[in-house]
Amino acid sequence: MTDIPVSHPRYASLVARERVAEGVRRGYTSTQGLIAQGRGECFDYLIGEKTTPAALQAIRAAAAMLLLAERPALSVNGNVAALASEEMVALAAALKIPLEVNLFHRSEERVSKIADLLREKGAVQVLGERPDAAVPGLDHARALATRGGIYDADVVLIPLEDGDRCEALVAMGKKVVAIDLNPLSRTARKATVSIVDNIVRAVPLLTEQVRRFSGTARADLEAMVRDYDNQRVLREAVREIQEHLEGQTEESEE
Ligand code: PTJ
Repeated sequence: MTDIPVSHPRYASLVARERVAEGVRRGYTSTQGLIAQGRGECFDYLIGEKTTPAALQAIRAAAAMLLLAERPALSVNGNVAALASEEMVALAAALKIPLEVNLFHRSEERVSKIADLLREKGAVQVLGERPDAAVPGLDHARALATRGGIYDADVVLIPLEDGDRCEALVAMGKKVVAIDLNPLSRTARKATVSIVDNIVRAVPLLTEQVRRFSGTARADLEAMVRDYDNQRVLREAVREIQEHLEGQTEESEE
């Protein structure tokens, strides 16, 4: 990996870029993942490269929803593996559930490389290497899922997901928590809870909230979920981008 000095003003962003490039070199991230990363960087720039108040609201609701779930599932693709494998393992440990490798551009080689990486980082159980079901409405290998994991989950966390598959999971009756920097994406629009934040920042915060709420009464968690309005939070996310851009323009005019 290129040696990036910590003093570089774009350190975090450059390290993330290197991680995705490294994932491609090692064969667990798809080449398309590089394009997804570029798109993510652009939206991260627009939100100010920080977790916004709207994202925090979504993270809290997502934590409550995951804790209330009977069968929650966590999906890991090639970009997630490159950017946040340790963080996803920590989240799975906090919820005491397995992780499932679920790829859009599926190849068996990539699935097993990601599963190995997650186990290397301490994952207790990794699903996805032997899928035994298919998400209805999706063609080809990207529909593959596992019973006991994503296929029969009631709540699924899908970071950096394709809109089509998000919609198909919602159509199965699942509650879907998305992590997607683009508040206008089909994934963000269709998910039950959309965390508009970088996965690198969002997953540790989500784990923190899961730990914090783990002793909270069910009725209080249910109230948190009931009071959450995803369309309003998405509108706030767009407004936060506008405000950030207005601030930037004013600064450059001074
Ligand atoms: O490994 P695979 O085969 O499952 O493929 C994974 C990718 C991500 C390539 C695939 O799912 C894909 O093509 O996704 P999209 O349709 O490009 O969507 C990715 C979404 O994630 C876009 O809306 C990006 O803005 C967003 N995104 C990219 N990087 C980040 C991100 N969101 C949060 N954090 C990021 N670091």
